[in-house]
Order: sequence, then C-alpha cells, then structure tokens
Amino acid sequence: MTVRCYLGLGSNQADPQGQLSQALDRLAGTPGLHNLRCSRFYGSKAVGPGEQADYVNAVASVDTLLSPLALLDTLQQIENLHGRVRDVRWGPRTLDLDLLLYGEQTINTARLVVPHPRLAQRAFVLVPLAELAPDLTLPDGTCLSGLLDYASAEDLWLLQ
Ligand code: A4P
Ligand code: MG
Repeated sequence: MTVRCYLGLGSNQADPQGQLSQALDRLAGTPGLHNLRCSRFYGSKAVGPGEQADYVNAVASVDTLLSPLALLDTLQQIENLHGRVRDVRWGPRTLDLDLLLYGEQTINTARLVVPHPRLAQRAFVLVPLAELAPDLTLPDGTCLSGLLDYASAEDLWLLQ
C-alpha cells in the first residue's frame, strides 16, 4: 500500500522557478514515486538570518512505497543535483526539499522529523498545502484549515 506524502519545495538562488520546475521533473521521473501533484508557485519573503533574496515555494504530493528514510535520501540526492551547498542553517539555497508529511506517521529521529517541525508556522507551506489537501488533518489531530486562520499570508504572493 502506498503512503501519501507531502513535500515542501523552496529556492531563492539561481532561477528559483526553474529550480522548482526541474525538481518536479526529477521527482516525476523517480522510480517508486507516483501521482505527483504540485501546488501553484508562490513568492515569499525569506524567513531566516540576514538579508536574503525572496523565495519561490510550492508543495507537492506524492504516493510512495519508499520508506521515510529512503524518501529523504531521494530528496537529498535531488538537492545535491541542484548544487545545494549546506553551510548556513536557513541560509540561501538553490533547492530545499523537505518531507512535510509521511501519511499519518510521526517520526522523531536524528536524521528525520515528521511532520516537519516548522510546518504549522509557515504560510509558505500551509497555503500551497491547502491547495492540494484543504481538508487535511495532521497526525496530532490539528486541522490544516485551523492553522491557516492564524498563518500570516502578508509575506506571500501567488506567482502563476
Ligand atoms: N531533516 C529532519 N527532518 C527533516 C524533514 N522532515 N525534511 C534533517 C527534510 N530534512 C529533514 O536540512 C538539515 C537536516 O534536516 C537534513 O540533513 C535532514 O537530515 P537541510 O535541508 O540541509 O538544512 P536547512 O533546510 O537549512 O534546515 P532546516 O532546518 O530544514 O530549515 P527549514 O526549516 O527547511 O528552513 N524562507 C522562505 N520564505 N521559504 C523557505 O522555503 N526555507 C528555510 C529553510 C528558511 N527560510 C525560508 C525557507
Ligand atoms: Mg530543509
């Protein structure tokens, strides 16, 4: 049985929209990932240290038989193909692929925390996620629609 997963995509360097489009092509071509769907693309003000360029963000859903760690490996391999350099936490990046949700599972390991710990506070995740799954409930029972009521969308704008 496949598990429905939600992925967060973000970029603020080197043609961010192109980075996201290419990442989606790579995800669509990855064996073991099925029914890829993606939200529209949003622009967003950077959350993090210092002055950073605006981001492009989107959320994708995918059905998979891959284990959570195998899926994380896949996401990190795609990040690496996009020249991702990991230096500053929350620093600028060509491509960030986060595993937001893995079915109903809660995971707390050194390499992987799911649901993504900052999902509930980020309009640039919640708004595109709601396009794909407006009635979604998180593993702890929180309704996405309730979180959206508190998400500040002022630093978020639709790109396409
Ligand atoms: N890791 C643990 N859980 C997960 C998960 N659910 N998904 C580990 C992905 N990775 C997870 O990630 C660091 C480590 O987190 C990984 O090695 C993995 O084992 P990273 O991608 O190398 O570093 P990061 O992204 O800088 O850190 P982090 O904590 O994931 O940052 P966030 O929370 O992803 O924030 N502003 C706007 N407007 N839009 C953005 O997309 N993104 C960030 C990154 C900051 N500001 C932003 C945006
Ligand atoms: Mg990340």
